[in-house]
Amino acid sequence: MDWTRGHTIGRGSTATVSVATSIQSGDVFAVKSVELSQSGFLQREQKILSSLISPFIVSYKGCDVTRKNNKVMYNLFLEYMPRGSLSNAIRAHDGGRLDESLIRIFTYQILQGLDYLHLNGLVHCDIKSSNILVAQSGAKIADFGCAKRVEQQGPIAGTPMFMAPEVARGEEQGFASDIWALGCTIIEMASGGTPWHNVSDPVSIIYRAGYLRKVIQLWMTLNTKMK
Ligand code: 3AM
Repeated sequence: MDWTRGHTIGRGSTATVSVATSIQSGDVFAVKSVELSQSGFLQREQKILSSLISPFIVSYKGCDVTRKNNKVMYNLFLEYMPRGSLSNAIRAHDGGRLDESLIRIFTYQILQGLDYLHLNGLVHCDIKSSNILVAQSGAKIADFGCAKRVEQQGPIAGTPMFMAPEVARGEEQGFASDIWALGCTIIEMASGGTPWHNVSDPVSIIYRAGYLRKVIQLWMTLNTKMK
């Protein structure tokens, strides 16, 4: 497909996202680009996204390799989501938090997307409001750079603040950990802040997420025994 790049929408941790237009059809889409030599995450995302079709997952539109100013770029084409990320929607909303009715709709749509992924044996591993995109039709799950097959062993991936206790302890990252991260995303929608927002050090967050509940349980057991 021949296409032209439009304005830059934003820069994520792994790639730059721009608006693009197909020269043949005039269709508008989003393009995620990074230098080919650093495109491992994006190619991984391409493999996973190209196998998925769901109204609750951002659609895959293709990929190519281009040369620009002596740089070889890897480009991943996606459905354009004009309202941007859910985290932007939360920030832009009155008071920096969403109404309960809207939280209910977005949560339902994210759950539909997760149900589809999990039925296909995939774990997203990085659910959070900045990885959910919004269009007229509602919310869709995006950013599959950390996703994996459920049986796949490998290093723990994702964002410390959204990690379930078993993920923080390095034990396993399965379907349940996506649901935990959805719970954290609901906290974002309802409060405008993230879980552990008062703790800035990621190592401390991982420690607290992984062990705090166990420490409290131990303390409560000891306390009851001493009474
Ligand atoms: O930096 P912000 O949050 O404004 O929402 C995504 C983020 O914007 C946006 O690109 C930025 C870097 O990830 N983005 C990602 N995929 C997109 C898509 N398919 C998208 N915006 C529209 N459509």
